[in-house]
Amino acid sequence: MTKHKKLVEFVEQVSGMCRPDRIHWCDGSEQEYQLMIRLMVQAGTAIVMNQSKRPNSIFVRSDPLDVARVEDRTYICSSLKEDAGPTNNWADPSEMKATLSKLFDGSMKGRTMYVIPYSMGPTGSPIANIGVELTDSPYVVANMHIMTRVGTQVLEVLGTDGEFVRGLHSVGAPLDESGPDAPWPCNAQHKYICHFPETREIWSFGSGYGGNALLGKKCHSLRIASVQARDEGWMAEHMLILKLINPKGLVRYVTGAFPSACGKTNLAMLIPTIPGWRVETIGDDIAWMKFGPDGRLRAINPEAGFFGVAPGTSVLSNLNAILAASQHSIFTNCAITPEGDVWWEGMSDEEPRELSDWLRRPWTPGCGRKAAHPNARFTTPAKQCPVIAPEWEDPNGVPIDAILFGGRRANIVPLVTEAFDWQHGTFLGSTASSETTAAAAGKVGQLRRDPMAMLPFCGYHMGDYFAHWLKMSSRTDAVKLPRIYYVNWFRQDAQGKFLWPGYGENCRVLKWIFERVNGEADAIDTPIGRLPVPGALDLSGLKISQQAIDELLRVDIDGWRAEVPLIKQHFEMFGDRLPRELHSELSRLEDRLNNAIP
Ligand code: OXD
Ligand code: MN
Repeated sequence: MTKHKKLVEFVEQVSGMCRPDRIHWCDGSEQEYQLMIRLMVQAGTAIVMNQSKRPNSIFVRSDPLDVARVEDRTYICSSLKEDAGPTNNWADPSEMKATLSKLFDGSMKGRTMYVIPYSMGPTGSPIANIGVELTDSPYVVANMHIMTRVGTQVLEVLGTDGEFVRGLHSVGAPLDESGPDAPWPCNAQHKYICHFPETREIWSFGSGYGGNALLGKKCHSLRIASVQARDEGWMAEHMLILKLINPKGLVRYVTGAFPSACGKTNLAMLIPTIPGWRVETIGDDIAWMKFGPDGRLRAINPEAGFFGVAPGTSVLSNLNAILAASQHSIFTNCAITPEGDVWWEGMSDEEPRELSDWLRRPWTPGCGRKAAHPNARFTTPAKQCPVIAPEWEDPNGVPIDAILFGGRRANIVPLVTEAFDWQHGTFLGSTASSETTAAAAGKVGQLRRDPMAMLPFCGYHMGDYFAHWLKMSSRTDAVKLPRIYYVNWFRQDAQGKFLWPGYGENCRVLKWIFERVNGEADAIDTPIGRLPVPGALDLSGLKISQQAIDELLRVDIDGWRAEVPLIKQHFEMFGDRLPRELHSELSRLEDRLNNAIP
């Protein structure tokens, strides 16, 4: 328990409203984790997996109506609508609280309310931040045990008056005497994922899945933290963090912001194909960055686990993720084999002869259905990753040398572009885009702008967010700032085939970036930024044609000229909150393109 008056009051207020039968203060212990597993097994939520195949692991199947983050039910409830900006759903905070209070009224009847004190980031780190999630879901408790640092040590850091983010979560399915619990209780009619950035509160109702329910992740570490970061002069970003080590043992740290389904987890755990080079992982989804006393931007991974998309993960695409998830993990909405192991599409070339699918139905190859849901997940402790960096929990974070932005673009965007400076890099991030589908033969795919990969996660007006990025550079000397790069592994040839092999070969681009940071590699100025000079990319041992390399690094002047009006249109959305520096970056790009010889 705690002597923190405001925390005790919070728990009393919420239990008064939600009226659970019991309150359980989480201590974060292994016994507590095992208790959650037993409760889930008893309720029919989870199956314990074959101990000899996946020790200490469970298999969970959700309600088919509760399988992913619900962006259309996600709200930023700032006092002023314009502070939520054009990219968020907004609702008035008092009106939303009135609506939600009715839903939360008695919503935990018949259930236990768990009080989860958690730290995002190593407990006690100057970059870390504490939250308390109140939830009626043992699945959430078990996942929070893996994804965050939970327990008594967090209450100790909080002391009697420490600040914390207040999180309230209910699956929205009170139990009465009339019937047994559902295997995956949730509320089909009412789902709300609401953020109150000014009071640092999160109220989530009706969903038990992923980012809707594990409030430490997207809700706290990105939507609320982005507002805290703006107010306090640091950065909360949707970025992986990796450590790159050259054959001499020299280390550089890189972060990368990519929209979903662009291979962030794979890049964070990449196995380089160039002899002697190594990658170690610090984080795969979120980076919190603050300037250290030395003027370097230092990053921590606020999470303690990976909540990775399972389909497509294999020993070929990400051996380290497969090894990490070989034990003590939670598998949600995958398929299960008769031997009690897990399977998903893309895990192996050969499909198992029979399975029970994510909807509990028998499944055989060729039956025409996917065995795992496309958003099936593994929840795995980060410390189980074979290439986790020894310093991944350093409370002071790691100094960042380079920041990558990227997305899926079938054409126009080269393999790698270095920004001229921080302001130009901010411009590149603000225009980041990804194709929703790969280009069909001869036709360009549907383009979606996803600035800094934060479109669903920025807790305030994105125009102000860009201004915050620009302002960060005034906090240190220009030479101490990380360099900024835009990468695109997905450029295609005229036949729609990927030009670049990707995966482990991406280390060749990382190596060039490493050498640029060291002042050892050459680049050429182009209208869109700096690109590797011919021969600067290490392609030794890679079977790739000169033609493909030329195309990967070609600056398509006409294509870029056509891109300018699209960027203008994208910027119009932010109105007068778009910083003038970004307008001038766009005009400069236009001028450079107009002066270029195609
Ligand atoms: C995630 C996401 O789950 O970005 O990390 O959707
Ligand atoms: Mn993510």
